[in-house]
Amino acid sequence: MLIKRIRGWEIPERDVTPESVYSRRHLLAAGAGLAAASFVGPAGAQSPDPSAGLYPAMRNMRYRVDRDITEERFGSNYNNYYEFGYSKSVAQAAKALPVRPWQIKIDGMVESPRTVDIDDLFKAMTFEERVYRMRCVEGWSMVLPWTGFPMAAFVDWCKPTSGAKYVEMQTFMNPDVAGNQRSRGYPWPYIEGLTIEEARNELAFLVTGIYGHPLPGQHGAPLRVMAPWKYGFKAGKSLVRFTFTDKRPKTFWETMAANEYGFWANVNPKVPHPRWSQANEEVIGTGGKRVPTQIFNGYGDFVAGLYTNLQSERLWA
Ligand SMILES: Nc1nc2c(c(=O)[nH]1)N[C@H]1C(S)=C(S)[C@@H](COP(=O)(O)O)O[C@H]1N2
Ligand SMILES: [Mo]
Repeated sequence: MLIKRIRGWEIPERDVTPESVYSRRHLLAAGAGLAAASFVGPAGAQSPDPSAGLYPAMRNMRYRVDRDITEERFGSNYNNYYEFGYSKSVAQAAKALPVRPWQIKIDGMVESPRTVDIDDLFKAMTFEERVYRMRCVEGWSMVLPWTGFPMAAFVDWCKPTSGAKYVEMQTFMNPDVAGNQRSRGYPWPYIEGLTIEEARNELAFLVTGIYGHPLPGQHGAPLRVMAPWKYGFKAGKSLVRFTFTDKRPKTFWETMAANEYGFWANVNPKVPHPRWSQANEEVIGTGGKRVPTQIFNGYGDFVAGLYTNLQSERLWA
């Protein structure tokens, strides 16, 4: 019997109602065990990913993008992950990252600092799929179907104290699996950060999967952040630590070149990078097509209000 499995991200959005996605996804979920993704455990053995049953999650139709989703063969083979390589072809190298066991440390200005096993965290969160634009500061973009949970829910769960103004996010540090972390020219580990208000904005998303399955290494398995109104470098990968603080985090790229990659890094076509224009972007997977870049990457309705009292800040990378 031949069954064509239609996945949510293969259906043009104009062809689906939320209900039809929902019922299809329930059918898929019933067979999820068959398609369970696997990961390479610490001993090198292939084991089923304990989170595989969470996929695919229902797509949240509130977040619409007027462009096609980037095909997976492009989206997952054109990545920035400097720990594993300085080219866009890091998918193979990133397979070396063991993603279980994986613990997340929550510390700083919270009611009670703790370390949580990632699958326990996943059980406490409600998963959904969101299709977001992603605009890299280098001048290219994609449209990607992420799975994960709202960062606002995570922030609430962490119980920051009232003095916390920022959340600093840290990528894993293990030069044995990511040899580039030995290179002293870079301030490893990769650090990123958001203000608490940004982290609580409805768009801020903690990502665990893509294209209806758990994240592969190159996308930042097993947990990364996505703030789609900002340049892609704000989207730190393979996170191990969230520190709530009243001091603005000094980010990896800001440490490297503060005049080129600032803390705020909101997308703005009118503010050029010191070395190139940000007016338009190459849409990956379309044979080199370029489209105009939009302020806040098209998400101004959701986020412009965050910045009305911050005009003196350098809000654009
Ligand atoms: N730890 C870490 N996170 C990172 C990067 C990186 O090199 N290391 N690159 C950033 C950049 S520049 C971009 S554009 C996005 C790319 O995400 P993607 O490969 O999942 O599309 O990841 C961001 N997060
Ligand atoms: Mo980027």
